[in-house]
Amino acid sequence: MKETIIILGANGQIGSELALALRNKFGKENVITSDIRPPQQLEEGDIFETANVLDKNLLKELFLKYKPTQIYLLAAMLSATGEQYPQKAWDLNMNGLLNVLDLAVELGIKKIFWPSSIAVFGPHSPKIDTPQYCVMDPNSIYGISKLSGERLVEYYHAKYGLDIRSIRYPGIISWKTAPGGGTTDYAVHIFFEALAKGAYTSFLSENTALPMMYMDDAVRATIELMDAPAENLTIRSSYNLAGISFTPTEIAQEIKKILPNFDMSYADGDPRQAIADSWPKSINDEYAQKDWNWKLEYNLEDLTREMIENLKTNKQQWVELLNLERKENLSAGPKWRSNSHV
Ligand code: AKB
Repeated sequence: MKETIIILGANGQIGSELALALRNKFGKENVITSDIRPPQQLEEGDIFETANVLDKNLLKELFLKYKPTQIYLLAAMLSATGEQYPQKAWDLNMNGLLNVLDLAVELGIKKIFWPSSIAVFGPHSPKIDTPQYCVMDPNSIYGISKLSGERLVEYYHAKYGLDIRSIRYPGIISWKTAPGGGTTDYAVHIFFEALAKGAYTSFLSENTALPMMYMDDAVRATIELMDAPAENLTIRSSYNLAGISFTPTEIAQEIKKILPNFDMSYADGDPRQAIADSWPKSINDEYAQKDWNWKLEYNLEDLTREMIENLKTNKQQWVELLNLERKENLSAGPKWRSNSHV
């Protein structure tokens, strides 16, 4: 069957790399990217449409124009920015999702990908090897919206037969596009600053372990889940994915193996610390392994090597990104970018 795919929120960290992978797999003519603003650059043959997921009428026009068979809804406000703008975060994360789900039911669009996050867990969830099913009491507005979203997607699957698939992403580490407004962003900033300045001040404390994943694994996981036979999927809320767990100290040590003069320091009192402290330190992903044969490829050593090599050979790209981040106050400190996508 010929697939036509629309990616909403395609300019963000995951969307921009997922778009590349989906264009390679399905052909540029079958993948439409969309976001509230056009991307910095479009390559020949790329199809882009400006759309706000909160504008249901426009979204309907977009779906009627392209008649997608699959939708990837990646527009969201992340954990750190969400704490600055809780109403906006709730509005974007919930009403954006509801608009897509309702239009999918109305127009008969069956297959949808929607990302959840490790943020669905909270202070009373087990911290180590956090299982798929356990106490979930998120205390960030982002986590609350993602947990509510999980309940909604399972409901729409059961009630309307929508084939919605979802992953609880850990922090994603990538070099092509910067993340925006997350608690796990330090693990990306550290590489940019290590190469630009030889030093980094972490906004999370030295022993804060969090689950993370290299972008290539995250993109492959998403596509493998979307390709899996529907009858194999036993989870219709969102799958745990373990990734790799490490602390700021451990990633700094790994960077020092390649850049021996790298200097790491730590800033106290950043509000993102409280969010990180409420999240799991490590995750159990036995359901993903069993249901769709999930296997992680990149460990901490691999991703550190890949990040540094790629950033070194694409210097122009990351210098531009770093300048952009500086302008938008993305580095260590209490201010975060105000509008972002997963
Ligand atoms: C964030 O830090 O908010 C995100 C996430 C773990 O969902 N990267």
